[in-house]
Amino acid sequence: MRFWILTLNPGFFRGATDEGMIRIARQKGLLDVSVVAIRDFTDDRYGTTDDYPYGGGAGMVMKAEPILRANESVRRDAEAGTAAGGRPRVLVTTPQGRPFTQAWARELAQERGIVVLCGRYKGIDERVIPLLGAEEISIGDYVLSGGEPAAMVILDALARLIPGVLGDAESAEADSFSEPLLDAPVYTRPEDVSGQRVPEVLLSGDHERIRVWKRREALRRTWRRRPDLLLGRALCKEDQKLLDEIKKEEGR
Ligand code: 6GU
Repeated sequence: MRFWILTLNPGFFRGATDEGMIRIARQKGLLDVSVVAIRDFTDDRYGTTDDYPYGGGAGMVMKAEPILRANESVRRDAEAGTAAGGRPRVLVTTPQGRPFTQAWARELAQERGIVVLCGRYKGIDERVIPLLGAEEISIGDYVLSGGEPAAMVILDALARLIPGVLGDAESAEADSFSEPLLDAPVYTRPEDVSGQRVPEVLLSGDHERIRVWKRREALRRTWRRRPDLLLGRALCKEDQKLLDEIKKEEGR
């Protein structure tokens, strides 16, 4: 997968794309990340990337032309890189966007090329959206000062879904949200940390008891913390029985 990040703040990505899963994906040759500085595509000597909003109001708006030129350069780069071409999908980070979910991540992970345009200031000249054929994306209901952290979130979520990036041992299938249930708690050595013990069942060696315990604790956490994930969802018989027990225990 090729991933382009269009940003006013390229320094943000130094280091960030050289760690963890993203580094592994890049080292395996399965991911290529290019950070494109929008300022390199300005046409005045001040490198102006923003301007006052028409109609007034607080804050500055990102100008269209430097972004359009930066995107043209990405398009040429994409065509040069892949014989069969295929335009990269363009995303724009904004709190006004469609919520980013694991399902959307799985869909995007199939793409050959993705461009993420990082929004800043009060926003981006609206005309950029149709001109780029862009989809607006939000990573949650809170306000970031810029879309750069959101672009990193999206990149991380996609990188680990690219086939071949994760080892067999850690296949993404068993992840929380592959099935919309939170994970059960996990523990490692030692058995006692400041008087807090590992749940006895995990030391029992009884694989069936352990499986049921993990399932119960996953359901318990989901019920406590994210009941919205369970409401209106059909559960299998075993899950329903476990959840009924949990509800009784928790008294709600
Ligand atoms: Cl994707 N961008 C910005 N700037 N703020 C956000 C966001 C994105 N998602 C939540 N808040």
